[in-house]
Amino acid sequence: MSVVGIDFGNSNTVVAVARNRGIDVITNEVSNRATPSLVSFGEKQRYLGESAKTLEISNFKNTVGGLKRLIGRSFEDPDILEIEQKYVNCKLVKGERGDVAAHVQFAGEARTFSMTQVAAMFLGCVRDYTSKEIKIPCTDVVLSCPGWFTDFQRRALLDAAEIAGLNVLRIINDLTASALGYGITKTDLPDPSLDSNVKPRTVVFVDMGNSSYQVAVVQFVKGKLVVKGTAYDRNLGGRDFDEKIVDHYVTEFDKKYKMDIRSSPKALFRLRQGCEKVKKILSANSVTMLNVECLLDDKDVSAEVHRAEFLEWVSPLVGRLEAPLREALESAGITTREVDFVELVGGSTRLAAVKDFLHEFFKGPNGESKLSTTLNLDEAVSRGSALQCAIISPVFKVRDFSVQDWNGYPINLSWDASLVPGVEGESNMEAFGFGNPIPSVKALTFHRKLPEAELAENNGHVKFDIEAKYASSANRPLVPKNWIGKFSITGIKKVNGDPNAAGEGVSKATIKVKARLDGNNLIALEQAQQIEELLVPVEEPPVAEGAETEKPADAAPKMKRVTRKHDLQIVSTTLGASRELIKEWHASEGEMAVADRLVMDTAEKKNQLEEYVYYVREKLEMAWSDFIIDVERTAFTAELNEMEDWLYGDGEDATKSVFAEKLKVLKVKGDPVAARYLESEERPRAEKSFREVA
Ligand code: ATP
Ligand code: K
Ligand code: MG
Repeated sequence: MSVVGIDFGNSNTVVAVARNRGIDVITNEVSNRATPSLVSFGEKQRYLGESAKTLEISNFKNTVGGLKRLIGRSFEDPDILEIEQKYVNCKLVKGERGDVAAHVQFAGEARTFSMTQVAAMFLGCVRDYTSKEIKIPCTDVVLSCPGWFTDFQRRALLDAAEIAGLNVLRIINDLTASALGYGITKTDLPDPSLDSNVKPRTVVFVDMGNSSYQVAVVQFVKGKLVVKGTAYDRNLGGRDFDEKIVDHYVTEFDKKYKMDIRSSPKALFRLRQGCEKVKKILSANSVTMLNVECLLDDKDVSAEVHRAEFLEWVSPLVGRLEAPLREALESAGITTREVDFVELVGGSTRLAAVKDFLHEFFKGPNGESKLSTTLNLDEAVSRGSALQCAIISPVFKVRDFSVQDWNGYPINLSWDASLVPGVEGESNMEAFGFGNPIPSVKALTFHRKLPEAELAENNGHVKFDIEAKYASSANRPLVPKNWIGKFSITGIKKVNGDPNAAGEGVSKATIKVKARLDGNNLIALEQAQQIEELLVPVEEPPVAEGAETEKPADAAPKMKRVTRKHDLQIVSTTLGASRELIKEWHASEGEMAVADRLVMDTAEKKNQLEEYVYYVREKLEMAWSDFIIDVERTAFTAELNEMEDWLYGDGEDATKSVFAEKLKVLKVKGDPVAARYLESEERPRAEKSFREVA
């Protein structure tokens, strides 16, 4: 069993693994500690992660990014076309489940893939390089996601992981993962077992990555963390800072070079890349150059960019940092004065503008800074996720650390009021409110009318449907109709002899059910039972013979109440993809992976043949020339030339086995020459060492 944490970022994905020594961030096939979250659809195969990055410009419209932003989103969400499409080079379309899908050219065909599928492709590549590194199959993982992810987004992540063959032990919120990594390594946390009045340590975690800004107020005591409040600006991240520079230079370069950069998506993209570089340099320098070669119509562009002007352009963005901080603190009931430390996470907290703002906002009465950087800001999320995986996994021993998260999206349950006895006909209740701890379980009781006609129609068994919905359309990604799930409780029947069940002309059933807000921040209804209260005769102790009985012979038997339960079934319908669809996607992913491997193996074989042709031809002219008779050499060289022509002609699309066969034939001729040459090389050397020994 693997113990792996995955920070699936919008620009970069980072993987950490738990080993006996501790937590390590692992490197991918090109030795990078972060892998671009990209999938590129080629003419023959898919390219994933690093290899997709190299095709981002040449295979522009078929390289899909924004996986994290787009998975589990409703296509109707205005964010998709108004914001996300701007940053994604492929065409976004509506998927078959109303979700977002990518429309691309793949292997000569127009194809549409749901973002769940595209994310699965990418996670498959993450799985592969992780398996290679840890030398066992990467299966069990903890996956992080932003705290603002909805039920739909979380379930889509679970679906994508399942398609990729990963078993997600937990989806953990980005900041909660960072907080766990922080807490578990601190040996000086307040310990209530030593002093019951001790104040917990309060730390504000701020994560700004490529695409969003997240704030969490967290309190720590020894062995435990409690998230007290969170808030987000889901559309504020590093990419928005890049865009401010882009906006400026689109205008500037139009004036200076007469070019309409927005008319060319590719030029715009390349300008954006240049601007991101500039932004990063300005985090440490006060001035730098923006250079893009052949931006448009073969014209190079360049400009000197000063940090001061950059700060001016991004000031509206910096202005948006405050509201989520206030909101999170307010939810937590904490003042800035009570905050002990502020921990920064995510690449964009390197921005001087962000750091300066946070310093000012939290600084102590004498101007002292509360900013602290005990965490590695690029790796904290993945490390915390790996720790969470280690805590859950039975194969790993790690100090237990309890994590209590915080619910930001209130969830209501609703049902058909006409089925419930009572004058008001209540039809909904709040199951998990704002700030409700996660995980959490609530026991609920419902009464359901049992109309005789309905019972008769359904073989004596009826069902009761409960729907889960988000309470309001608060500030979160669009979830159509706020709907997140339906739970059908089945097998409800009439119990004869239950006095409670006798209503006004219609009997009723008492149903108990548990509502759980689980560690993934997903709601489930479970353990439904029908409670029957029966009146049964009390068994009288046998009366001794000859004793006087006062009871008249015709008295009613004494009755007592007993409670009996029977289990009911729950059929859940959620926003996750159906089992059939997951199966279909899993199978299709498997086929594509096999096809990719074949293409790669074929290319490798072709490459080997090509290299052999060049190698032998050169050797025949030089080193090997004395070890083959002239006529044979001429013939062999001619054959090699022919092979080269074939490789670039008819052989272009030959199969793996054809390349292998041709290589074998050449080697039958080449190997003996090589052997004769080697032998002659080794003879004098052997003689020399023989002489030395003698
Ligand atoms: P998200 O958390 O939004 O999903 P992510 O996890 O992929 O995104 P990170 O890897 O934390 O994001 O950070 C990437 C962002 O940080 C990019 O926007 C990048 O431009 C920015 N960044 C990286 N280094 C610097 C720097 N030195 N100065 C400013 N910004 C930087
Ligand atoms: K990341
Ligand atoms: Mg991130």
